[in-house]
Amino acid sequence: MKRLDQVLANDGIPAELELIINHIMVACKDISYKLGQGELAGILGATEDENIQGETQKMLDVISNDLLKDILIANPAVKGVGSEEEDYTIAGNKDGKYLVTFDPLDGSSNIDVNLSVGTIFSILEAPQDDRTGDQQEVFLQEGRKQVAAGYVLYGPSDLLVMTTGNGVNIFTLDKNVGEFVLTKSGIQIPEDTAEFAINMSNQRFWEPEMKQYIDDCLKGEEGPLGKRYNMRWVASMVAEVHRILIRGGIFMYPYDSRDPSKAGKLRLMYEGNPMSMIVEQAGGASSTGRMDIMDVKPEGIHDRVPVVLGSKNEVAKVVAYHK
Ligand code: AHM
Ligand code: MG
Repeated sequence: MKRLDQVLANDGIPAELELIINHIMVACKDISYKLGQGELAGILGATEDENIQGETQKMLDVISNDLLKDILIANPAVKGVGSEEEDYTIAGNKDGKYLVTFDPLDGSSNIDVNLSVGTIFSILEAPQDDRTGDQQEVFLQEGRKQVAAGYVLYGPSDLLVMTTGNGVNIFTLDKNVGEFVLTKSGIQIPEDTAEFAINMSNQRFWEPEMKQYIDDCLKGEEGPLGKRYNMRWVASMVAEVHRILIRGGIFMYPYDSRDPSKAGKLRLMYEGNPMSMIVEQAGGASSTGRMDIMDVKPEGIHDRVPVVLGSKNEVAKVVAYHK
């Protein structure tokens, strides 16, 4: 079986990019170890701080963020990093060729209840000019420009799912030897599905188009969609996307009117874009409901975006409701 470093070495990507991905995995292995220790290491629970998005930071959010930030900033190929847990982007090497954004621990409300969480990352080429990585504007590129994207799902086994633009590979962490090993390649999401994932408790805040689609799903065989739907909600986007990669499905965190200044809950640059690249590389689709997520031009590192992604034909139906 091939190790991650062997797969990357044969992928035809620049050596610097390879090293960045390997460094992200050094941090993720440490995060995996710490998650495994949990209560034993006294690192469950919340800190006294909030991030810029007004969310209370968990101890493990902060620890995971520091692990990723420290190793990436020390990598000479990294011009800068942006993180869910950092108010502003951080400069690395001014001449670095790449920018990395990440959500160090996605789904962190799951930590204290011992359920799945994940790390999401996105890599962009850095503009080669005098600007530095603490200037947010260097990051503000559409998701189409990503050169690599991935996530690590910390679950019953720990998996790295990633793409460098040549399809999607899944690696399983062999904890005995501390290496990610290739266990599946050429992942293809089934084009059709009858399983949706959405936080139904927000229903009254959705736009009419989204309300109508879910109403029609709930009508089952007798409704206009003509099939009986099943529902799942893990409250961890990484786990949700992973289920969809393996057996199909549609995941939605749509725009809602709770806070009109926010376009949704999920963040474009380190949640929406990397997940969209993976899903599209696996033959699925991703949309805001009105346009492809990866065509959205970011205005800030923490921009939010409505997310509809998964099985291609089902995403097309949701988009049709919005027309
Ligand atoms: P986080 O990055 O603060 O963990 O928030 C993102 C998570 C997603 O993983 C998940 O899909 C969603 O928030 C769950 O939201 P809700 O609390 O509405 O169930
Ligand atoms: Mg998070």
